[in-house]
Amino acid sequence: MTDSILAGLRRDGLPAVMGIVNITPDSFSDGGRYVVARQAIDHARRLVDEGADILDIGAESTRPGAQSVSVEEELDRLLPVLQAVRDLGVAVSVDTMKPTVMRAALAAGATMINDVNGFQAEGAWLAVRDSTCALCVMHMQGMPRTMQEAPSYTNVVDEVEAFLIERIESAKAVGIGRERICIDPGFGFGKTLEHNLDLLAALPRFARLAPVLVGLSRKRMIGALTGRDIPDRLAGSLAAALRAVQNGAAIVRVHDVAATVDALKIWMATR
Ligand code: HH2
Repeated sequence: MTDSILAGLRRDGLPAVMGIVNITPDSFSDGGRYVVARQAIDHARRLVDEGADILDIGAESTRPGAQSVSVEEELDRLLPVLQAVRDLGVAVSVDTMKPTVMRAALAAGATMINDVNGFQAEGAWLAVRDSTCALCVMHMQGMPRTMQEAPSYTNVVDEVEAFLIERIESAKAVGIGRERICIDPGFGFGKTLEHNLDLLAALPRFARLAPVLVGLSRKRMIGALTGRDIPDRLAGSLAAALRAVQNGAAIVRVHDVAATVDALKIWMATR
């Protein structure tokens, strides 16, 4: 992601706020499909009104233990929502690991691809190479279904950094400039609480490589530190977002956009 792309995402000098739009229903019968798409579109509109700079649309859950979905299912969920939100005046990111979905999303107007698998799937770099979209390259140890079973590192910060450097080099080798790339250490993706805390403290190091995106909102580590269930993790999530920005994060991926924008405004004005 170039400074210019990044500057385009920011408002008023604040770090960019990426609002999460999940289209991941438990049951997805034909009758439910329209309702679920409608809800996702309304939710996306609300996030834009609340001040989101980027929408991140995901049609395959990557939560620990989540099963993967087929390309067809992912596209069926994604495309109606993408088509409805691409003209809302903000950047639209699609959260996917699948090259076929990446291509379809770009053809349908996505301006960013967010791959929690770091564009390691065969054909992933080629799917995005010839567009001008921004790219989020995330680190994950293992795959969502099993990644939290036994995360293990000799030195988590060194290993995540080495992975991200290798991915930036690998992008370069196929002709993708680093100015299109932002990086994400992947909080909760094959990491214990201690790993997550080490990575949060090391963000200044990552920020030297590329703009850093962080996703901490409502995650297990917030629950572990506060003892709170998902609906009650807002205060913890805001504190984590502020710490991440203080440590150099350029983009925060959050569920609660209005509250995060307010917190960032106060934090920026009082620095
Ligand atoms: N976290 C989730 C999904 N995508 N992308 C990036 N770049 N960074 C993250 O930390 C990240 C991500 C998981 O969070 P959530 O949206 O709450 O769950 P789900 O996987 O069901 O979409």
